[in-house]
Amino acid sequence: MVATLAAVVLAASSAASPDIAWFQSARLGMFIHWGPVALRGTEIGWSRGAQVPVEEYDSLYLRFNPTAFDADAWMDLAKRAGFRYVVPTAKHHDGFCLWPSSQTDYDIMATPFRRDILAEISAAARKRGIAPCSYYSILDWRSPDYPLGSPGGKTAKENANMDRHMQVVLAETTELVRRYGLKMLWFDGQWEAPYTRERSLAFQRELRARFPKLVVNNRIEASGRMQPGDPGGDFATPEQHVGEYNTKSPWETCMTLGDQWAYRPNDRYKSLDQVLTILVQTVTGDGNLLLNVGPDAEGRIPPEQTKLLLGMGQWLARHGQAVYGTRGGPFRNGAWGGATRRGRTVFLLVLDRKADQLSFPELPARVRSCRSLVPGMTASVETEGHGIRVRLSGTRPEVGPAIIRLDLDRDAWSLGDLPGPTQTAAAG
Ligand code: H79
Repeated sequence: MVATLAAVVLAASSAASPDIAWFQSARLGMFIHWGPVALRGTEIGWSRGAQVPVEEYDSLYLRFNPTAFDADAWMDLAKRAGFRYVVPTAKHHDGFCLWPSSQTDYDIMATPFRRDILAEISAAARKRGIAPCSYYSILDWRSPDYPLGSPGGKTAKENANMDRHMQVVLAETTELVRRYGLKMLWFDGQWEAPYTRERSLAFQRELRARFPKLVVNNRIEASGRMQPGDPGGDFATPEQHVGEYNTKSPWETCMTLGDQWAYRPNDRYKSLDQVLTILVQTVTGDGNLLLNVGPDAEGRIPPEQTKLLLGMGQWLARHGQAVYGTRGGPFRNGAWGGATRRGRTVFLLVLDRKADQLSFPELPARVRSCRSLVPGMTASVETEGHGIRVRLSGTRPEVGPAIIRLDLDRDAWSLGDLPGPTQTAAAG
């Protein structure tokens, strides 16, 4: 029975299927966690009924009036930062909808602001060649239909109706994808008991049938895993850590610039060097990076976040060729750095600032040329047994990795996965 269902899904998706190639080549997305909770500066995921009493939390929308919100300014920043897709929280665990939902009055039209935030972001993004996408939480701790409530799903509701809740989930996600032309839906809040495996499979079948090309993350699945025979999501989602090297199955790391997803005054931010290290570790592991901003209650992206994004964008303007449209590998990444590849080219992104001789034990290809892509550094290569040794000299860039471009005599993808360097520095 399970095999039959899987076969039906496969047959249905062969005509049009999720655009994974687009997703993997885009490599860098902008996550936006935003809503009335920005007025309090606490976390959007779990402060309802915890740091903020439920009644107070559920009244914040009455004062939500972000008059400085300017989708064009946000997407100008996104473009300059180098983002290729954008994922705003249309609806988080607190149930508030940033768009005029056909299913609830607890949405942006009930605020003094009364502007369709999803529409404005999607249009501004599309105008700049950035793909509009959206985050959507399957659980809704505020809705009377959803069986569990705040704090953190630890309370139960009488008269809940999970069947009706799933109808709302299907209606709202359908509305989002259709109305805003979304390329990808990023599900979350799939882990609680009411969202059974059976419900998750039924929902996926319906959504896939309606939108065969839509990309969805693994959290559409009740377990968050892809199980044999399940249609499953299209990519894995390590949260707040960089995923492991994996060229077999798509993944995307999501991460905050500070400590909180939603806006927090005086948040503690990462440095630009840390952000670039995270980006390098992600793309060399063959993953995407979904990097988060938390705009304030007036609708501004805080200056610390803007500065980090512009710094990243400056680096990408120079070195984006080693990121966009590449795949990770062939060399396994690690503390030394890692590699990306496109066609016959391999880019070595060396994070270890002490590395001056990198010995890769295997490379079943000939290296036709080798050069440094950062100013002030030179690189050379020699064969060493079945592998190569890359020598590096000169002054390291202030931020970001040393970058070496190797051109091979064959397609770099055909090399599969190879070990990282056995040695990174000259002896003594
Ligand atoms: O949207 C972001 C988060 O709000 C959402 N996923 C990302 C993309 C998310 N929801 N729940 N979780 C992540 C799991 C969070 C668990 C914990 Fe906690 C947060 C463990 C520690 C901090 C809450 C607070 C539970 C314990 C303390």
